[in-house]
Amino acid sequence: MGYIKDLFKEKSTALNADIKKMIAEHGDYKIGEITIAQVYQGMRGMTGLITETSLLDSNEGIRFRGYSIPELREKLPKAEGGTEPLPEGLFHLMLIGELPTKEDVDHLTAVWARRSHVPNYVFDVIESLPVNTHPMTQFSIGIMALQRESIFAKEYEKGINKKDHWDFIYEDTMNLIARLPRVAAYIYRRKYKNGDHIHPNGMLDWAGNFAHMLGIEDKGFWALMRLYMTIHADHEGGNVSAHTTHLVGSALSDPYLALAAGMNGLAGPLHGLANQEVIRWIEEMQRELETEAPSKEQIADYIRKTLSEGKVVPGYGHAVLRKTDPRFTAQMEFGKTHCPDDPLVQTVWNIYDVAPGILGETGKIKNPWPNVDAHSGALLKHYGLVEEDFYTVLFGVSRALGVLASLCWDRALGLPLERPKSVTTEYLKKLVVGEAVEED
Ligand code: NMX
Ligand code: MLT
Repeated sequence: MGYIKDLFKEKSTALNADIKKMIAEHGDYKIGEITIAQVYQGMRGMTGLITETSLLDSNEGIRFRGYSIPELREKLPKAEGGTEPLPEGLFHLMLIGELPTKEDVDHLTAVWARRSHVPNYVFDVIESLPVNTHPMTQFSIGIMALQRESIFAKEYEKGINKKDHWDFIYEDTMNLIARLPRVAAYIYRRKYKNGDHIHPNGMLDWAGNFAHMLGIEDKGFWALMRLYMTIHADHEGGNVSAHTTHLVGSALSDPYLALAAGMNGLAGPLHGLANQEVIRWIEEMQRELETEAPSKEQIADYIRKTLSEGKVVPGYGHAVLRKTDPRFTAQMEFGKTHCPDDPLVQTVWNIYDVAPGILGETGKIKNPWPNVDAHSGALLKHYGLVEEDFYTVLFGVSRALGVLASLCWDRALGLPLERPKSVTTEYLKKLVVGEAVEED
């Protein structure tokens, strides 16, 4: 067994013991009450999940094992001469719960490089799709095709002890993370570069190699990919992609099946597809106003027009956050260092100056501030990754790090099949007038 796997076993054995004690001593402790409004309104504010990898504070934003994004940018190991954290380090932190050394990160890079082979039949499956199929659909189907490789599914079929589930989930997780950049880059080069594919470079770090396979050799872009893959990886457990992966995994569906399901959730415009939508919204505004650099007044009018048409302003608002997303701020800082004069990046900053005031005036949008998706597209365009319908695939490759680390924890902690209770409106009508009794 590799030392990271040994360490994970040690950490999860210890946490299992803590959890048993917690349930024995405090199992009846109440952590909230559920109202009828919450049941109808997307379960906001209802705590119902355990996710060890990260925790979201509605004002401060995400912390990964206690570390904020600015702290991680400072503390996580970087590539030789690099300025941004290596996502391998974040994965180590999420899985093990401790900051890694540079040696730990180099070890993970080597392990993933060794496991990165994608069988040809997966590319054949992708090739069988019309080339104009949305990249997220191609990505999800690519992951599903890879499912044939699941070690967990094969071992489960043979018959394995429940105590060993985590072991095979861990193996699948490492293989799947290793393979995703190749599958994603294949889709990119197939769809936008006439199928002119680029071989992986086994000497590079995971995100650097991904950037290389996409075909962009500018080292600024490699730095952006390392930052991008780090900040999009996890956002506690209730977001659609994490929750779906966890839910599907709870049926003991293997990591390939669970991640593909999560990716189908990420592909929705209110979730990960918002990064594509932001750029489309800005480009539509530029077309309509016939200018590459709309003024703040023009932007304000365009936001009002979007709202009056009953549409959302993509990249703004959040189900939990109530302040500017620190992932937006990290990208803004990157932009200030690397491309402060880029007109599209400046437009993103001008939108940030006017949108919160207008969205706030509506009185109904709980968070008028930008989320992670408001910024990412402008930076990608700056480096020549201009095909916005690919952007959610980048989000997905990164999100796999968090949701699969969590899936390892789910099985190591022996979390059961997830199956909440649902009720009908008829039942609630009776409940409020005392004609029905509360369910256990
Ligand atoms: N533009 C216009 N209306 C909005 C926006 C927005 N950016 N954000 C919220 N609202 C509306 C929302 O549709 C709802 O309207 P109604 O009552 O008519 O149904 C009302 O404001 C109250 O919604 P909230 O409680 O503030 O937000 P909720 O938790 O329901 O939704 C989002 C959160 C993220 C789905 C929502 O803010 C949104 O649609 N934002 C735009 C899409 C986006 O950027 N998504 C990316 C999120 C981050 N990610 O990567 O996943
Ligand atoms: C995410 O990164 O998953 C999004 O910000 C959505 C969320 O947290 O609900």
